[in-house]
Amino acid sequence: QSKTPSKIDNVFQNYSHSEISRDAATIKNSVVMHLTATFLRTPANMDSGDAYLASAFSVRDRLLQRWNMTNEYHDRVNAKRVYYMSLEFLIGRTFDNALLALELRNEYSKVLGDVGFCLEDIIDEERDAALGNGGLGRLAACYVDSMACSDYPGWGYGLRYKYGMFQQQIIDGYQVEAPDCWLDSPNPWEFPRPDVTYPVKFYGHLVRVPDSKHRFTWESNVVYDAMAFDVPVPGYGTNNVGNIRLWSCKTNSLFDLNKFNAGDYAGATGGQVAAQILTDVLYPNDNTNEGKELRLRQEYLFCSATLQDIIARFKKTGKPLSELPDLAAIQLNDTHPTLGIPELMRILLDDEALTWDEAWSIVTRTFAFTNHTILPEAMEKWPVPMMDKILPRHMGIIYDINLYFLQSVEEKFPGDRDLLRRISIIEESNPQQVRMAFLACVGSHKVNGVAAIHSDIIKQSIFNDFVTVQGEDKFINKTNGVSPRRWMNGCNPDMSALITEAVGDRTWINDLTKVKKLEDHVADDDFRARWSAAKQKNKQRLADYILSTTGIKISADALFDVQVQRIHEYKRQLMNIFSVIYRYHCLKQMTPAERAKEISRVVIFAGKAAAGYWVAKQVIKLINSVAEVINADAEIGDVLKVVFIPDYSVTAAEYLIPASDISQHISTAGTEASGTSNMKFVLNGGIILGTVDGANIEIGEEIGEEQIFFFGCLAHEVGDFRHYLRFHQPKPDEALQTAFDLIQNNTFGDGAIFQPLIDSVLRGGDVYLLSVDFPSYIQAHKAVEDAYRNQEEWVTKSILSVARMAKFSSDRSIQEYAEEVWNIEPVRVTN
Ligand code: HBZ
Repeated sequence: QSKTPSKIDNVFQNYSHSEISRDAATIKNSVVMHLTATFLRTPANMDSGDAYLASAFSVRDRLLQRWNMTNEYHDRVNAKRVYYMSLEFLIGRTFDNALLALELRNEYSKVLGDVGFCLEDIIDEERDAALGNGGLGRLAACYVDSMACSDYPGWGYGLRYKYGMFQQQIIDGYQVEAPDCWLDSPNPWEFPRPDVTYPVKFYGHLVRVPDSKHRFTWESNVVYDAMAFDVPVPGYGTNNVGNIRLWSCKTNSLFDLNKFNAGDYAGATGGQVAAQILTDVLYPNDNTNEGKELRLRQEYLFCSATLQDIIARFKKTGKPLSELPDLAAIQLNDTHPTLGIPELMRILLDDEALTWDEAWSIVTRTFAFTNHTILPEAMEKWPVPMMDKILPRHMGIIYDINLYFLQSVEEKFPGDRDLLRRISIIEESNPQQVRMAFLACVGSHKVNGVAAIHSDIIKQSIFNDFVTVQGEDKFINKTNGVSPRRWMNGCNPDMSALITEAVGDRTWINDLTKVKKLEDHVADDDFRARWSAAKQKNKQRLADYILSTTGIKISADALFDVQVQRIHEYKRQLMNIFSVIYRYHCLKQMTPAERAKEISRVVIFAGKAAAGYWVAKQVIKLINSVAEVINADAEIGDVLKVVFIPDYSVTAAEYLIPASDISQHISTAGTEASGTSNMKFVLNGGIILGTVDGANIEIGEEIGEEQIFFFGCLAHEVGDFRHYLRFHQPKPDEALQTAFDLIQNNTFGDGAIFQPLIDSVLRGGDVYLLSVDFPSYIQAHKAVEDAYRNQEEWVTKSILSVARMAKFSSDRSIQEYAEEVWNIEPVRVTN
């Protein structure tokens, strides 16, 4: 071992422990240094893109001091770490978030202002890191943020997709997908780590190690290299900086020297293409499992590199592997990283020569699993023949896991063959399938759902037999949360300033229980006026954004009614647009004098449909067709406007959420596991129009049901309605029938293209119960309007809601995970 010379030691210590420099001259120097030395520009020819990059690199220098300090400290004190394994991290932008975390926003604003730039414009130069589809990916990003801010030693592990979530264009009303080339310009927020690279095998065959029961050598020529890129996650108000380690398939590993030497230059790099593909693109499915072989290989590359890395880090402590669960907790974000379980078994059995029982004990004390959905189409299953071909060793391990598990079930419940069939990790279909949710459950010590109703439902449905066999304690609830840094302080500065005033300081940003103080100000006229003014300013900002992105001019004085999320049948954007059509019809029936008394409303949609999801894409087309007609109707004017904002993203959400009056969360009861945007809207003073589903229920419990507009059937009624509708024609009420009629008589262009949408209700069994919930939905809209007329009460609702939302901070979620699942403690990083 080489010893570090003591002089270097001193230099390093001085570096890593130095205070972040905040004075304008130093900041300016560092920006100019990056401008000239990193990007070869001069102040004279700097544009706002250059200004962004130079400033971002300068901020990251400051962040890195803390990042180094954090990792050094955690290593030194042997802190137990949690590893959040997720195929998705929907991070969005980092620059502004880092400025806020380091409390350098004013300083950079001033320095940039001095040279003629406006910080807001510079911030707009950053592209979103869109390495996720929707709620699941954004949750992962909020969770690493909370770990950092709450001083938990936590890392995210994910994939560095070259193309993130596709860009959505709207052409002739239809969604058209374009690639998201987010890495085309330099990315200041990632650090390539060529020294952290692991080989990952595929295919091949197995050779049993002589005289061993469970030890094999896996021989294969197909070896990919996974290389790490680290993304720092700044903690607010703490030295702690988290890390998201993303893997990228390295291409030079497959360079074929034989071909190259034989003069086949192009052929020599043929393998590179294959290698790259594994981390090239994010699968754009939300709540749907596509079952593609490439996805399986992607998942395995991810799991293998991650587990090898965790083991390598653990080994540096010199402790025996039996102590891994004392220093590492691994959380599986849905089933996508479940191969981590057999991969850790493989490492422990084949590489480390542990016995099966030793290995299995380590695995089951290390892993825990979060389920995010009960939709059958989202359940991951892999055909046994496919697994056997690509991952022969893992298939063997899964068979053994299943064998021992079923033996234990048979011991407890002798002779119950139907139970064994139901609970087996291997589904006896043709071909057989590996049920990944069952594998994740068997290999984990805790399984959780993401809201109270969802955690109950999974205990009664997919994991019902597991509750019987393994006991109720293993199945717990961890209600989701969102980061107050990004979803309040970052996106809503004016409202945040008011909260700071009410609380007395900014500590609420890391301790949301303090927003309770807002209740003391609910009767203060001046405070209320400023609260409304903040909302109004956000609405104007959104109106400007809509004008610039769609060309549609809306009035910021209208009621903003927002539904923004992935387009999915269960989320029922279709029901929303049907109600808009009905409203249009009603307005057309009125006299101008009657119309003038109506509440003006802007109905705003945004969201992407999976590229192969035809019905969802037709819904987008219908929304755009309806918008076109209504927005052009001079008689209607500002009383009703409909907007579809293209290319929904984290950044778009940061404009939309603070500006909404009403936000719709209208999934069929029992289908939305939790929802997290519902929390974000209420945290920004918006009010929910929603079903009794997911986290809407707990939000209602916290803020008071009078603060929410609930409607629709209840989860326990859904089964009976669906059963009825399988055998009976649905009966649309007059309002819904009116909407159908208007579409069919070509009010919004050729009605025939939308007939399949109408048929999904009338002839497809109305699986999502639009016909059942429509009457109460229309009633709820009326209640919203009545309430909105009374602006005084509306403001009261808005303030009281925010005041009572502390539960929905992701800091609370993370603390619960830390205490009840991971068994980790906060570690205060100091010099
Ligand atoms: O996870 C969402 C749930 O629908 C939502 O209710 C919940 O709040 C959120 C966080 O817990 N689920 C997803 O976003 N799921 C996916 O995006 C997904 C992505 C790839 C898949 C399957 C699902 O293969």
